[in-house]
Amino acid sequence: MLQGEISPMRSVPDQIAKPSYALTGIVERWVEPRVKTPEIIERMRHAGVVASEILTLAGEMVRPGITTDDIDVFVHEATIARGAYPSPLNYHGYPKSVCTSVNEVICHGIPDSRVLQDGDIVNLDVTAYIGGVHGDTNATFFVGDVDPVSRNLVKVTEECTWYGIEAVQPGRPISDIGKAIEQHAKKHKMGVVRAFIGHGLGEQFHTDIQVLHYYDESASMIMRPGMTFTIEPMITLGGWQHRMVFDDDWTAVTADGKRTAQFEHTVLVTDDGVEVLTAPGSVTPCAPWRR
Ligand code: HM4
Ligand code: CO
Ligand code: CO
Repeated sequence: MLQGEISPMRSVPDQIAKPSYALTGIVERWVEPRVKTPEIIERMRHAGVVASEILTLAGEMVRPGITTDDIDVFVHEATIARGAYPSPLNYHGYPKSVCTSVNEVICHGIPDSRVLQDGDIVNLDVTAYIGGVHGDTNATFFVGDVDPVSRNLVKVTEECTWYGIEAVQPGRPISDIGKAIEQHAKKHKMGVVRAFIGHGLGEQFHTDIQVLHYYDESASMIMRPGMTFTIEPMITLGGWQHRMVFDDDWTAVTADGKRTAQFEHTVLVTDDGVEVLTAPGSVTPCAPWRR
């Protein structure tokens, strides 16, 4: 992977409410109830809609010849235009407003001057902070004409995300999610990345709830109505092992250099199943391609 130049950090207008790390780059952590109040849930629905709108629009600009920095500029401005703060910006010092992960990059790719090429696949990970809460969603997009093997990777990865979502049930252990995802990936002889996981979120971008995308019986936390977390499997055409890119504390790539894809939604555990906060109106159980 060729890395480009990273442009200077962009600013956010004073009138936009910011999380505390926006100014310092230091992530404060505090105990946040796992089960959200109805009032917080309502605000999270709104943050989820805002994030998903921005992701859809950013995806529409993906084509050969643009840079990942062009995508960052768009996401930054679109987020501010909606009165929101782009959550990744200065989170633990992250320098940009979106993550752009190309081909073998698993996650947390930093937008730069690199030009997207015909045949690439690129994941855009958008998180918006508005009303004091975060909404987090991502999707993998095709750059021009993409080969059939990569297209199938992207299809199976989206299916994995929705199998994970359909496994959300109050009273069940959170390990059900990873079990469903891993089963589908294995059926297609694909790998499930282990080092990066789904997370609780709300007033904080990342809380203590851990959502493994593979099966581990020790993930015994019981899902309860009112919990909010992400499901964001990273699926590969090879193994699950990752490496961090030298000289960069963010970019994670597959150890074997094979391509990887990801889809993410923020979900709410309801009294009888799940509500997808970043895909309002979606019907579950029953993922989009099965309706
Ligand atoms: S930072 N995206 N993601 N992702 N972090 C900028 C863009 C980012 C993450 C992240 C998935 C799971 C967990 C995390 C996390 C601490 C330890 C500071 C709470 O950073 O848990 O960060
Ligand atoms: Co995300
Ligand atoms: Co996330």
